[in-house]
Amino acid sequence: MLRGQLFIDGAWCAAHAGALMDVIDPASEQVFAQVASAQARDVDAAVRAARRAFDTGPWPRLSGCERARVLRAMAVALREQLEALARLEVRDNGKPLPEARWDVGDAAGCFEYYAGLAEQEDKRGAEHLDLPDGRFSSRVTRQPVGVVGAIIPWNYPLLMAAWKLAPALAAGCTVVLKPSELTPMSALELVRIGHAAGLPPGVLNLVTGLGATAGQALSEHKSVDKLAFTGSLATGSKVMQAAARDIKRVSLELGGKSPLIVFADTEIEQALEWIMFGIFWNQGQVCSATSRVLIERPLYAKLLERLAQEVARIPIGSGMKEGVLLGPLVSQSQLDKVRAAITRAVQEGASLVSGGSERPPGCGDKGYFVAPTIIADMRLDSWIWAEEVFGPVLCVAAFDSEEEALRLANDSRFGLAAAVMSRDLERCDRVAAALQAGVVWINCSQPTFCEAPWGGFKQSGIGRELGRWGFENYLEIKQITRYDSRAPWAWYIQAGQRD
Ligand code: TXE
Repeated sequence: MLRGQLFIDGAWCAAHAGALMDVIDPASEQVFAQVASAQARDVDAAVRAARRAFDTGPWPRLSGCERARVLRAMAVALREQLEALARLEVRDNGKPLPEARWDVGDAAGCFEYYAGLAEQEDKRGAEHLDLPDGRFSSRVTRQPVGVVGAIIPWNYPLLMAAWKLAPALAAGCTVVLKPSELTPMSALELVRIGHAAGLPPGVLNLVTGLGATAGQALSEHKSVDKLAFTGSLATGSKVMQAAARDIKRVSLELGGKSPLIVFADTEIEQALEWIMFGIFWNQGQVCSATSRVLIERPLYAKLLERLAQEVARIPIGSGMKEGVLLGPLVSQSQLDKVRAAITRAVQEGASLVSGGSERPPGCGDKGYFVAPTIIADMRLDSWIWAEEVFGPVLCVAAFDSEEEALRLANDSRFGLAAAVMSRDLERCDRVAAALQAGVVWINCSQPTFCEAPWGGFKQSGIGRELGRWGFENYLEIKQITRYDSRAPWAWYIQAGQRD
């Protein structure tokens, strides 16, 4: 049985109350690890350590180049341990091994990318402003925001940690990381790697624990300067409320119900590939999953028929098994939620084109498996069309005009991602411009790059991760203005009145 402790101020320690949480392998439903369950008192110790490291420690005072050396060493270690980390991620989360390998490689790439931005920041230096009043000179500098509370979800445990840690550390912040209670294992390894790579004590602290206790305590802690959160809309709202009390900086990456519009001139095989990748990758547990597909009517029946055939062929099983492309969902509660969503859709009049809420055949009797599911003929004001399921459940509808497609696509409180497919690239550009989403894909769905901003419109969140925009999340901007003139200011004390 694997064991995990908290990591506070450069040392591993048990939770104060000695409490432990079980970690379950979603393919076997077996407990394979136990980790410390932090309470408010443990979170307080971690935040204090991060505060001390920020206020008096070396990390924020190093040059970007010096910090970059540590981040690059972390990237090297991640690549060296890629296979072991990927296997740990599969046991924790359930995803197929090739996906987990991809995640570890991406996480390493993220540390490398932000190492590069930290180096550039040194070269960039202060920005001098041209002021119309020549008596003054002004420059703008950027400095780390302070102590960051990073709260991350279970769908990409290692990668989501990297998306927050890499820019925060590159900027010179110190961090308290709280992984999801469902998938804490790769965060333990990442912290070990950071420590070995040379992060000074207190710079990166880890509190494993429940959301309502450890997560809430971190959100409410007065010494945290910024909260970076990825997760559900409901929890994001709580985090934002907690942040509001002390005017903490906050960035939120929340859910979505992202549309993919397929025009009739799209090549059918290409449409099939991206539709399936857009919703079945990571068992559909992806915030940007294109879970609503809108198909132009002339292509609708043919594409739906082909989709049903292809989806029935997706190999389902333990993520460790060679060839599997759809693993189990992360937990019993996620399985219950997804099954209930499918049942409700059917009860409300939708038709099941493929899959369903029954256990898929050939998966044995253990594991949180659900078949890849396609739902059609739902009302466009129904629950299943509007709400995030966070599972391998695709809703499909037909449209007759570009205008109608856009109206249906944008008719959502979410706005994280959207996609459009057509051979007519002018049309794609026009539609991309009108889609209300922070990420728009043309003739694809889901590819994500460290260089490109990531985040949502509307209730899908606030702020952007990744790219230079993600770096700026962790920087405060400061103007330093100097009075250069020898002439008196002469407002209260006029010339001649002086002693
Ligand atoms: O999410 P939570 P859950 C969606 C998805 C899923 C649903 C529920 O639809 O079915 O959310 O999943 C921590 N204060 N997404 O319950 O609660 C928690 O410990 C502070 C979409 O797992 O949002 C975990 O570390 N923190 C999403 C993190 O918040 C709290 C990815 C996310 O958990 C807290 C995951 C609190 N009061 C789920 N309560 C995406 N956008 O990618 C919980 N947490």
